[in-house]
Amino acid sequence: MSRTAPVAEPHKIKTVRLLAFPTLEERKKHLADAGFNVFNLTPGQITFDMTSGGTSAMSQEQLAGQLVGDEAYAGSRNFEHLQRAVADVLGHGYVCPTHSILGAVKLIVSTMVPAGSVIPSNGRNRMDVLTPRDVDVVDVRDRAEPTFTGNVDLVHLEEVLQGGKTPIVDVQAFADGQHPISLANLRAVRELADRYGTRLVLEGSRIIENAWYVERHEPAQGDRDIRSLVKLMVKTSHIHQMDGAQDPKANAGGILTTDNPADHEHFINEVVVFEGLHTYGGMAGRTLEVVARGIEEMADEDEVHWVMHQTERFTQRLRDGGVPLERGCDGAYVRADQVLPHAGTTARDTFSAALYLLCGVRAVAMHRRGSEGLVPVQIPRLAMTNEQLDQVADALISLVRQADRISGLQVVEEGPWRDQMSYHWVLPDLEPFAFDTFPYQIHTIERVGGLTQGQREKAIRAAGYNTFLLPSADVSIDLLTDSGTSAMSTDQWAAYDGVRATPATSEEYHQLMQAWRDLLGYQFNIPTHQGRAAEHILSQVMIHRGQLVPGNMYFTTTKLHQELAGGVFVDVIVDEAHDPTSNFPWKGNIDMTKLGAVVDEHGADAVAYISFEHSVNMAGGQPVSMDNMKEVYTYCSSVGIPVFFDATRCVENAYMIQWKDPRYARTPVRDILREMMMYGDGCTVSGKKDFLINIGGLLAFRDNAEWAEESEELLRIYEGNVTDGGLATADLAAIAQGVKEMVDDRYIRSRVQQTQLLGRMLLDAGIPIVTPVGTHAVFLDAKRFLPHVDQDEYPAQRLAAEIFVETGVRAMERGNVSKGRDPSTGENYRPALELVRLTLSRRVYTNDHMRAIAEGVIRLWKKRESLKGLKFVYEPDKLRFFQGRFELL
Ligand code: P61
Repeated sequence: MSRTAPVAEPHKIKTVRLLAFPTLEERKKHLADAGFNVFNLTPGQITFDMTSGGTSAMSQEQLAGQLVGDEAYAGSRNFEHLQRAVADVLGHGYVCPTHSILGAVKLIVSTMVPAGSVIPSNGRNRMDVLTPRDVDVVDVRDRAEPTFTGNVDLVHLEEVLQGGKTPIVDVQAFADGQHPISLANLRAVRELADRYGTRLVLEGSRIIENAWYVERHEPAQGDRDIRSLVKLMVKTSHIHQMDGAQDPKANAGGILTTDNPADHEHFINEVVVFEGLHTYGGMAGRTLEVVARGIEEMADEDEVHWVMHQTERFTQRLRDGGVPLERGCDGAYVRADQVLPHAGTTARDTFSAALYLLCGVRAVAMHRRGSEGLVPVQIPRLAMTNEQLDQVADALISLVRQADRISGLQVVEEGPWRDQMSYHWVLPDLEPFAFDTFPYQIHTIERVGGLTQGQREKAIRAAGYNTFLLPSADVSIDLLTDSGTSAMSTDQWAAYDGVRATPATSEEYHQLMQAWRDLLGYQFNIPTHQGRAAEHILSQVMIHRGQLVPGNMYFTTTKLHQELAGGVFVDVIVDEAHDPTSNFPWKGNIDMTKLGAVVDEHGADAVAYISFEHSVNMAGGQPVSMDNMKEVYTYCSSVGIPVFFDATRCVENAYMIQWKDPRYARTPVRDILREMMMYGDGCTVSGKKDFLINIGGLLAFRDNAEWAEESEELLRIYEGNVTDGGLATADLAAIAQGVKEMVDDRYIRSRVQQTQLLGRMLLDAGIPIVTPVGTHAVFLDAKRFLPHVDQDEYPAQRLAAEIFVETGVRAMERGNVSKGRDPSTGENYRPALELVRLTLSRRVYTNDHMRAIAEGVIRLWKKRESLKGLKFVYEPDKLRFFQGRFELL
């Protein structure tokens, strides 16, 4: 099926793995310690490890499979699952598991290939393990074929077969990672094999990539999909072997499959000698499960197209930059011998060492030392963003341009295998390359809804044109909220899994207290299950009935709890915040004149506290300046009014100060945050945002023990123990790790700059959004997007619904529907801001997703005049935006 290049990943990020960024000095030291052989470096010393074996991002279902490993010696359920997956996807009736691809090779050789045999093959990469067994591997690749460079030269093959001594013909899908074979050629090889009474053994470790190539380039095969092509290829072989750490995206494992019961019987009698029982073959139960799930999932059409798109894009960028290379299905195979001809026989390892020195990337040639001068720069499947790949490509281009500065490694110790090499080196003086990208790799993914536009139209009608009522399975890119939707890191998961749960006091509680104290500088920290629980307690402790609570714009839950405690919220945010077109950089600031007027009119005693939100959500994620925090605090402490931050998005606010206030340009975000918190008496936090966790909150007091004690009393009544706030011990552990990760400067910059990127793309297309672009979301101005729709016909609600239909993106209305009706008149409030919020989850979407979102909204902008408003068909009294239902006008 031919199709255009995909714009973005057909999935979102579920878990991330944090990257290391060693400094130049550290890289020099690590290289020397590794004997200048990058094989000896470890991932903690490396930024990007450019290898595709066992390094792919799994799906969340595969990851879950790790936990349902049926670790039985015989007949495990995981093996039965593997049998089903092989039958369904590969079409073979028998499967023999092996610990890795080498286990499969070993079984074939020991059951079928006597010493002195000749194996015709289109690949070279198994020679390392075959030739030491006295097997002659004859290269029968068709060098004249321009497109399917892995095709077998049939005339040559027949010559070899005529010589006898050929128990099998070995064919690799995408041989050596570089050479695809056509289905027609594979079928011709099978015919020849049958004619000569030998067996065709297909290695399908990269069968997906080969199927993609056939779909795209083989005449008459373009109408088939990946799934059917995979099956056709496997069924064409007598025996099929596969590396579980390649296309099935497991971290280990292998399989040997066939339809021939006699061959299978040989394999299973031999597997017990070399690998393990025939129902596990040297794989853990969990690996069997992950391989089985991987096989079931690997032929997903959209995913394969994304993987191959990334490879094509990466190699093209390198070619355009003048890097000599050969095409690979999983990356680029760089001609190190051409880049560093003066390095002679050490060209490959010199190239690898120089690349690491330049930027911390590892690309390594493995196994035996051969004569080809190629260094594979492979892409771990689904684990990197295009932006990261672009930067790796740029680093390689930069290295090639500096090649004449690089002298060859000098051999200190050697052996026939590359891991045996060690060197000495005079370090070249290179212009280093610095990455500026997400400081994490993708560890697991979650596939997302792929409805057609027609199906989405039906879905939104069924949801009463309310995006809150859409099932998330129908959503392609979910921009409803950044609350509780972050991708956790593997470090967070490790902490989560490592706890000993208790309803009393845990080590994790003490660790969390320490982490919060270090971060915020507050003495009393009380965990809560989320933000509104902290707001409830703070309001009850601090507000006397009838008191005022001035704040910088309301938030729904915050204001509600203030009112439930008998308080009255007074908006004292600067006027600019209510004007979506104002470009004032600190639209979250409190207007000192407005605040002064409230205090002058009612007296300081009438004010419970200041409700001071960082990065003000309802204003568009707009930051507060450091000066404003100081001013408000100075004034309030002089008149005896406490200041409480809503520090839900405090880190984003701190980054805005680093970015926009030149005095803080060189101050780490962590230190800016600490200073911000000095200008308050305490805070509430919904941890579900900046704290990088899916559940949790905080109520903290700088030094007032009395407030803390009263709060703990309410906590015990409403939430849980003072040592957990009603959270699981595991969640405490995840929070303690999350708050360390959130103040990483690289992370928070990439986070907020992603929002800026989306905003810029929309602005460039002339689309009306709230400016300046805030930190966690881009807000579309529905009044200007749909000026022909009256506010009482809910333009923002309609726009959010239509964005879903057009693009599969789910957004949130923040306008007339959210604000509600004035109870005294029954009329809608018709607020100044009639917005649609496109909210970005943390570490979940890539910048290519941002491009896909922008393209969709721009398409809608072009047909905006055809859109009409909505009317309520069901309107709840309170918080009507959650459950309300509408009909088209
Ligand atoms: C959101 F439609 N925000 O932005 P809790 N303070 C602040 C928040 O942004 C916040 C809370 C307190 C949400 C979720 C949400 O009407 C709505 O942990 C600045 O959710 O209890 C939450 O923290 C409350 C969305 C909440 C809404 C209420 O999407």
